[in-house]
Amino acid sequence: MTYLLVTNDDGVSAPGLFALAQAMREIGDIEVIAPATNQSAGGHKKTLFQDIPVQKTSLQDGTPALAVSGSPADCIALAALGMSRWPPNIVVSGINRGANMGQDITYSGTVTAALEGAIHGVPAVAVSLDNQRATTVEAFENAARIATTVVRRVLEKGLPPLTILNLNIPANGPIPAIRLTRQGVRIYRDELEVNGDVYKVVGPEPTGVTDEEGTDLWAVHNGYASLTPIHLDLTAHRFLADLAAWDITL
Ligand SMILES: [Mn+2]
Repeated sequence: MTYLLVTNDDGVSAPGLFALAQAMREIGDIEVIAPATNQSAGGHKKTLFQDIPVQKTSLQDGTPALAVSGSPADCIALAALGMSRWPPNIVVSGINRGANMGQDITYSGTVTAALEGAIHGVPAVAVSLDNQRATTVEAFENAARIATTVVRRVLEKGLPPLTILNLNIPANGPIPAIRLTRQGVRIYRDELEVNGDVYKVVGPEPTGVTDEEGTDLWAVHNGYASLTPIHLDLTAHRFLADLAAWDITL
């Protein structure tokens, strides 16, 4: 029996997790292990040498879940290290409220939970729904259907080592097709709120360069679902030869 581990970064009570869990249950046995609280934009955080409380809870339909007082990556690492049944056939993370495109993937707990799966040798898919404001139950369910198609294919084909799939879905359908994409370039619009010695980073959702065809931003901007293979090798391979020409010698 196929066994899927479902997680997210918006927290165990998020509607996107519920929609994803319901969809994944059509494929096989699921286990839900998710952060107890919203861990969005927490990056690939690993909790070391600190207690990580875990509580039994349930989703809104009674599906058992574990709520981890840690990061999304902690959820996967704890499972891999013996807290739960391991290995799953796949780790599926999401459905995030808000897209994870371009440089977002380094901030995203949704993506880094999937990367943690890859580090532990398990295929993984991150699923995000564009537009933090337009996320309705119907939009999550539509995204979950698209995620099901991708997950079934990954279960058939597997993924190369240290590689995940990053799936981003527009909030407003109908979605005509899925496009295979590369990472685009986000443009952040963060602003600083200052209150004495207290600082707060706020701002509207990032935009991005959307006229470069073939990127994740281009696809979602044009109404397509976007599927990007992501590799944990962050080496700037194309720059390596130029760097060699610097002739750094000791
Ligand atoms: Mn999130």
